[in-house]
Amino acid sequence: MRIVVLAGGIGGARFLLGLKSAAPEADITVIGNTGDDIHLFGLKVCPDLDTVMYTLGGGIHEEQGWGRAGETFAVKSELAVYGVGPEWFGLGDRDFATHIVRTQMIGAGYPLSAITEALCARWQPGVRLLPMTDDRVETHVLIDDPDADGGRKAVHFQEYWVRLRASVPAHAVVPVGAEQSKPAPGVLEAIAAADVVLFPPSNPVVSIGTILAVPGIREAIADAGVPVVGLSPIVGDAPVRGMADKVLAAVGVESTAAAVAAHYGSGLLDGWLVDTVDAGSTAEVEAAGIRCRAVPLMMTDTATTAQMAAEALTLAEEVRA
Ligand code: FO1
Repeated sequence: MRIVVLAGGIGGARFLLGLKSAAPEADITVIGNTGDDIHLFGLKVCPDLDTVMYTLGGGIHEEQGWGRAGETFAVKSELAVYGVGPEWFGLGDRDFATHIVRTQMIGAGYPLSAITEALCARWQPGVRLLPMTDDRVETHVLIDDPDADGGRKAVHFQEYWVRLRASVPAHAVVPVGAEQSKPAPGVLEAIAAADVVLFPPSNPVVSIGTILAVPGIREAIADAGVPVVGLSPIVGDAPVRGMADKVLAAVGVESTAAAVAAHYGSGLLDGWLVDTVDAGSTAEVEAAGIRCRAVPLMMTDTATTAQMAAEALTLAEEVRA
C-alpha cells in the first residue's frame, strides 16, 4: 500500500512512528512542511524536516520532540559570548552539523529535495521524506507592536513560537513565498500514485496548511480520487501540544475538532478521526460531508499511536467502499 502523509513537526513525526508500526509493509512518502525553516548564523535550519528525520531515524531528543538526543551546546555558548544572536533558538552541536551539511550542499547548487535525500541516507527514516517545495517559504506571524506604524509587525514563526511562546495574539499567518513556490520533485507524483493520503495531528495552519498553500498540492490531493483521512490535533477544544489554537484564531477557525475538519473541507477530507472526548461532534462533522469516528487520539506511546494509525487506515477503507 502506498501512503502519503503531510507532516509538520513533532505531532507528525510521532504519528509516523505509529504508522510505520501499524503498516510495516506500506510504502510511506512524507511531504514535509518547510515553512518553519529559518536562516541563522548563515545556516539554513529545517525544523520540521529534521524532526521527522531524527524521530524516525532514532536520533531525536524524545522528551523535547525536536533536536538531537545527547546534545551539547558549546557552539551556542561561544556564539553568545561573541554577542552573536539570537540566543532564544536552541541549536545544539550535533544539530549544527546537519545545518552545515545542508547549507554547504545548497552552496554547491543542490536543491533541498536532493539534500534531504542525502541527509536521510545517513538516518534511514524508513520513509521517503520530501520537502513540500525546493523554493524558499518562511512563515511569518503578524502581531501587535505599539512602536510600529499601524501598530503591528511581522515576526518569523520561530520567533513567535520559540521566543514569544505564542503568548500574544496572532493577527495573521503568512507563508511568505508560498504563492511563488512549486511542489518539489516527486511530490505530485507521490500523491497521484497514493492509495491513501493522511493528515496526521500536525498544526492545521502552520504545518498542513502551509503544505497545502504550495500551488498544486491541494488540487492534487483533492483530485487524487483516493481516501484522504485526517486526525484531529485538537482534543477537547484545545491543542494537544503547541500553539494551534493561536494560529487557528488568526485564520478565524474555532479550536474544536469539528471546526478543523470543516476548515480542511469535504472537498479535501473524506474522513476525520476525533478523540473520544469529542465523540459528541461526530454528527456535526458527518453533516459537513466528512465521515467521522471517535477513537483515542493521545499519542502516549508507539503502540497507542499505531492503533490510531490503524483506525485511520480502517476509516480510509470504509470511505473507499
Ligand atoms: N523549539 C523550542 O521550543 N525551543 C527551541 O529552542 C527550539 C530549537 C529548535 C532547534 C532546531 C529545531 O529543528 C527545532 C527547534 N525547536 C525549538 C522546535 C521548533 O520550533 C518546532 O519543532 C517547529 O518549528 C514547530 O513544529
